[in-house]
Amino acid sequence: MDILMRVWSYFATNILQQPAFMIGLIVALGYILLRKPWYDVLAGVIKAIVGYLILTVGSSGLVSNFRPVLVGLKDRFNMDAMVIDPYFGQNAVTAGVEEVFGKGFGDAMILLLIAFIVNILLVRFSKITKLRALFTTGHVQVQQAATAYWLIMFALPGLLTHNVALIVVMAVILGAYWAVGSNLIIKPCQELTDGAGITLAHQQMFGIALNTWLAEKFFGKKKDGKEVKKIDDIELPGFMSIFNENMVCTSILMLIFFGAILCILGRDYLTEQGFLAEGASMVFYVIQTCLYFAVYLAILQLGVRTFVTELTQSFQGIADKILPGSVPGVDCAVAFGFGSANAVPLGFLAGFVGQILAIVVLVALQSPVLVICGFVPVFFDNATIAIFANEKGGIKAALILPFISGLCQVFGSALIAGWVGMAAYGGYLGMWDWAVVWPIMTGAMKFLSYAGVAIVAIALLAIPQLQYRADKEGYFLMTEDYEAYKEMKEKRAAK
Ligand code: ASC
Repeated sequence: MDILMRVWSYFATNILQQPAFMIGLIVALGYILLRKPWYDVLAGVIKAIVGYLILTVGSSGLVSNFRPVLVGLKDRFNMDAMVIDPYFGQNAVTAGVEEVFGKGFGDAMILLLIAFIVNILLVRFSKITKLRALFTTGHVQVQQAATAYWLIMFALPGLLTHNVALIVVMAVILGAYWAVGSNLIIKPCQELTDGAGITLAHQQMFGIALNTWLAEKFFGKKKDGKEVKKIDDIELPGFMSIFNENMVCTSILMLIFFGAILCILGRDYLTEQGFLAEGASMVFYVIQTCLYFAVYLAILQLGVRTFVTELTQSFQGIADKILPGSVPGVDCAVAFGFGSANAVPLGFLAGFVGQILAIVVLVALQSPVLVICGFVPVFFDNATIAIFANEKGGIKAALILPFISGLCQVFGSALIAGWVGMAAYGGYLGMWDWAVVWPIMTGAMKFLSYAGVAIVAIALLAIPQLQYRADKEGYFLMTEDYEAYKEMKEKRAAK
């Protein structure tokens, strides 16, 4: 038993929680199942891992470059507020879970493993469950397992003395959320990537589904049949045309907005915190920090291009032999490699404006819980939502929907984190699904107890059934043979 635990813990720490190696393992397995020669397997695995690591350089670069700036606002204005950010959320769980529930953090990792097995089983039996997506983003799974651990213990205190029952309930709910959420957005992901055979497995899957739907419903094709204006269709006149170029657009927007925040933080604060060297030029510090945004985005997109092809091709082996009709779910940043590149800064800024407005409202209402924007939710959620919204509803959708999403992130997080007591430990996950969907699920379980658990589980598992019913012919075809699916859709449209 001890040996097994040690093997598991080694696997969990080094592979399962490290998406780059997890993707490498999947690519290796896929190519082996496809009986590729060993050198092709090796080359594929290397490209997948290196590609993913490049993506990580981009995304963690963005996070480490901009998170201190936002958190700085909290210090600068002496606010006693919690930060909505997955890493702060994870810290809050680690810091508080023992004190509040008398339980260690270790169980959250066992929860992660069992929930992942639930996800695999649900996809293995896709004929019955209609679920087709496997979560592969381990770092996100750790953050979610930690938060779900807290939320469910809060909702069902009766389970605190029944370890096994507690873990089973959590694993079913979390595993179902992973499988159902990533399955839910397969269609928009296939459309965005023109059939790359991947979906997103991240923290705003329900958010993407809802916003894609809203974009199509309220901003989509006009009555006269005219297509909507997407971001890339807009030809700006004169000097404004420089905004058509993504790198330029991103840099200028960041200079204006983040440049302003850096100036508000002020030279003294930045030097005190060690961001700005004593005597260095403030102007060039601001320029460089803001331009790094475009740098990291470019890196991130390169990473996506490097690993997605390998993953797509190799996963065929897994989909043929082990998990029929399934697709891998990957980091939301992968969406930045597809769709309109300018949707990324625009969605981010629209979400940022929404979050700031929501925070002002909290301050004005003297809310007991105050919130500070975390970079990860405000950027990764809203940029992703903007990309999908732009596809269906054009530029208006790509601005308005992330703005609303920013409001949801702040209000939802303030409500749930205040209620369950996480706010007192300084952080909450704060991503869309965890600010909107999980508070609803937690509420159902808190008020209806075990009946609530049953309702949540059944409601989650009913979603893929409804999706399947809506398009029986196309449902599995879109993951198994996207070209055939497109043809079928064209034929339908012609009728
Ligand atoms: C998260 C998280 C990150 C980012 C990254 C985006 O939720 O924890 O580090 O988003 O996955 O690429």
